[in-house]
Amino acid sequence: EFKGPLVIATWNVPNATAKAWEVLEKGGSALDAVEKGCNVEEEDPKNSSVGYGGLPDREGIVTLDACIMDHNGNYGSVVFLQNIVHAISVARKVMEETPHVLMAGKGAEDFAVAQGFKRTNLLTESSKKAWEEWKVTSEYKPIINIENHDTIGMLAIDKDGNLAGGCTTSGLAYKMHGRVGDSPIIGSGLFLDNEVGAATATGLGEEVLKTVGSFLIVELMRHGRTPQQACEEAVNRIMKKQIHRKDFQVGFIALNTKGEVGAYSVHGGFSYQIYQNGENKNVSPDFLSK
Ligand code: SD4
Repeated sequence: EFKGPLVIATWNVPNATAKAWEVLEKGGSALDAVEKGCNVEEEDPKNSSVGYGGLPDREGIVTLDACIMDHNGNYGSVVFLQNIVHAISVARKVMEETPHVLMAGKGAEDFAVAQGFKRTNLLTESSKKAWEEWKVTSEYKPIINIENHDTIGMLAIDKDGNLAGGCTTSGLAYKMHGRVGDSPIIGSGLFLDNEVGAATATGLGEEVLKTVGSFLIVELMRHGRTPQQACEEAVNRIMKKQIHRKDFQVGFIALNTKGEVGAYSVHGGFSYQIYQNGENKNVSPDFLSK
């Protein structure tokens, strides 16, 4: 049986996977690794689609979505969370400290504060400026890869062979106020089964939600597909219904309990980070639209 450590994450996030690796190498759990790894992107003001410095919605308000899942199938999630940097850590508290799995908005924020999280204004000067420039035309048109795709979805296997996953985002830039994407929704933005493998998504969340992409990938792996084949099938499933519309990006990454990895996206430009055998690499996977 394969034993970690192994960690993969969506996009070019070497600092996040390095942090996760540091936890795993010391014998830490996959759950701690994904939380600490995702925290790195959440607190980075330069990452404009996660946590602090995330681009706001069309009203100028930053709202966060995040979730986390452990090897026992436990799950915690926050949606439409405001004023708290480490959304994934709040999601973990929902999982560990409440009888619930999903909390939203003001209730989730009050819960976070009661758990000791600090309120912070998440809108940085530079994301405020970007929003003000966007307001001039107020055109809502997600642009492939460049608009805001840095949502971090992270999957890890620890030395005990246990899986964990996390996903954290400020969602699509200039979304409607109140919009929630795929990232915090179990089965869509993230799913894992310790006996099979794990998957996570990035890109236009609406398309991932409509196909329950991450759950689909895990189920396909359960029935014998490799992580690569399963990611390809999930993208194909989306595009079969979208033959007239190709102007959006979706990317999936997955791993199985053998330590095999797969990734696939609608368009080029997607990449994932992998830290394995002491080596931290960024990989550009194959994609559908050529
Ligand atoms: C969303 N899937 O809210 C997220 C956005 C994303 O890289 O992945 N951006 O739809």
